[in-house]
Amino acid sequence: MGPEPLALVLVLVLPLALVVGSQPQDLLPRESHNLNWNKFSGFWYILAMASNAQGFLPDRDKRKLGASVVRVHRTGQLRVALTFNRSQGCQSYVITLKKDRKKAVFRNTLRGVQGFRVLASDYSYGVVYLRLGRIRPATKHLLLFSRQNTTSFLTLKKFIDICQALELESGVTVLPKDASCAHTILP
Ligand SMILES: *[C@@H]1O[C@H](CO)[C@@H](O)[C@H](O)[C@H]1NC(C)=O
Ligand SMILES: CC(=O)N[C@H]1CO[C@H](CO)[C@@H](O)[C@@H]1O
Repeated sequence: MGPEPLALVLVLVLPLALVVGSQPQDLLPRESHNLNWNKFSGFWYILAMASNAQGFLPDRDKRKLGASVVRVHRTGQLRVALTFNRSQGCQSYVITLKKDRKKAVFRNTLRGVQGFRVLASDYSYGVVYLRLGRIRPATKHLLLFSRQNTTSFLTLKKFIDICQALELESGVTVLPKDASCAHTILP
């Protein structure tokens, strides 16, 4: 084998290795590993969402802010309430999630939650990645949590950057500032 074929192999293989090595998920922030769940607990508005599931949100003129209440249930367990104004009306879900033994992911596969992860947070906002569904592939949902009913441009930009990393940017929705549904789960 002369030098030319080897060079050719490198030219062909190297770009492939780069593409395979940088899956979109690798570009995600990893702040959730040292998240303080007690600080993350409490009431959150859901100001924006993105999803690859069809028909998750009601018609444009009927959308409202969502909300969530997160509590540490026991060590390694979270109790999460979520409310969204879906096409059937204002719907709430309460679910207990268990932490994965190694990763910073919580789940309850019996109830169809394949994953609940916080991808970024400074405790005034949080970007939450939910994977839902009993059958694979689970649908992907990215939620923008905020302690206030508004958020900064930079936080929204961070949310949209993470949507892009997860290939969800085409489904981004900023919810209208109507808190009538969100306030149904105020603690
Ligand atoms: C947003 O919150 C502020 C202060 O907490 C409140 O005055 C305002 O009415 C809220 N807006 C909506 C749409 O709920
Ligand atoms: C509580 C609340 O505002 N629910 C609304 C949710 O959206 C439906 C329509 O999709 C409305 O009929 C409900 O009033």
